[in-house]
Amino acid sequence: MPQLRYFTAGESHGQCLIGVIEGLPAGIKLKLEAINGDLARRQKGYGRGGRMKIETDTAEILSGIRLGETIGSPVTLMVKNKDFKINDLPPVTKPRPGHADLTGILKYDRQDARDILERASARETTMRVAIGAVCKLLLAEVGMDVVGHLVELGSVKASTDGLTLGQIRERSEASEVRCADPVAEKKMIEAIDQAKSEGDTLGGVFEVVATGAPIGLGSHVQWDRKLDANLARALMSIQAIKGVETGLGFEAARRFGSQVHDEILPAHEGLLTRTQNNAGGFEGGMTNGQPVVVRAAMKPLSTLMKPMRSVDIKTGTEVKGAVERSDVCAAPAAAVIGEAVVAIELAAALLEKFGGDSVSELKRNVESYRATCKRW
Ligand code: EPS
Repeated sequence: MPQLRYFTAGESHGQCLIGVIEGLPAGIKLKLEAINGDLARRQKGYGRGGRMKIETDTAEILSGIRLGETIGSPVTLMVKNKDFKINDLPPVTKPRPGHADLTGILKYDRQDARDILERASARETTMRVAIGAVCKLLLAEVGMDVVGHLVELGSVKASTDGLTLGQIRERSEASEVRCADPVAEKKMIEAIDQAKSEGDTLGGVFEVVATGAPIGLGSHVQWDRKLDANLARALMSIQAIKGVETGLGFEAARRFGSQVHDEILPAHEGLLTRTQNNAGGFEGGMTNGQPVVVRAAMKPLSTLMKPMRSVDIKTGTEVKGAVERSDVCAAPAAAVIGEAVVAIELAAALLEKFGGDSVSELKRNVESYRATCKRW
């Protein structure tokens, strides 16, 4: 069983969202501001709808912390929903194409798609962001850093060539669409405005970059220990994600091997170096010491103000899909969620390799291993 495990619970308009994290080492200085800061980042983004004006997501810590530090026991987090009204909402009988509505009511034998959409909602990601914030505090203890930013929105592509990770963070943090390219940002905002005026929605592609990972997180020896595969799973599990890439991704398949692989150069400070990072930080399912680079594609949200054709599940007649309050585009927020799930998987892989019931034990183990990797 892996050391780090977590669960989330809660419906979009239920009382609250809950997360339980098991396996965190003792001694993480758990700052509520770090969690709430990330929750606020998730709520931002041009193109979001009315719900984000209602909520100010803030976490409460219910267990696992004493005097500001983890003590090794399960950490329970809670975010209350201000818009708690789950039992007062009207039934939804017109499933939205692209949403979990129709398949969910058939699978769970329900008459009202609200029983499905309340949990399928991306509001669930609030808790994954809170858990990711805790994991980022753990990663920082061993010099790891994770940044998510938007690289495409609809048909608009950003360019971040030549930017350092620090610049990407600074610029995307200041951007209304979490994009580090100001020229693309302007076009993205225009695209969202246009989609909104047409009652439509837009998706996008976000990238997550993680630096400082020790060489050898994950393993080549078994399919379910490959860390790139675990990251892909975690990213695909974010609502509306339809595709995931590492490094060059699909583009690698279109090139010759000589145009893809990252040549190995003589040592710098004891470690062999690389010419580039087309592999996105992974070889054999293991981190290779280069930055981890993953991207995920989010489809446009399935709640359309100008709804598509559907069938009323009560009458079997053709209707228009349900119209619920929703966002025009949630891709900027998805970059923050991507950052969180990558942080969670990296933390799990870190603890799998190095163990540690305390942060000090984990750090000792990482430091001694890092020293053995410096061979040249
Ligand atoms: C979301 C909360 C939801 C939506 C959105 C994301 O709130 P409500 O349904 O009350 O407007 O804004 O959810 C969806 C797009 C979806 O399909 O469910 C959030 O907290 O991120």
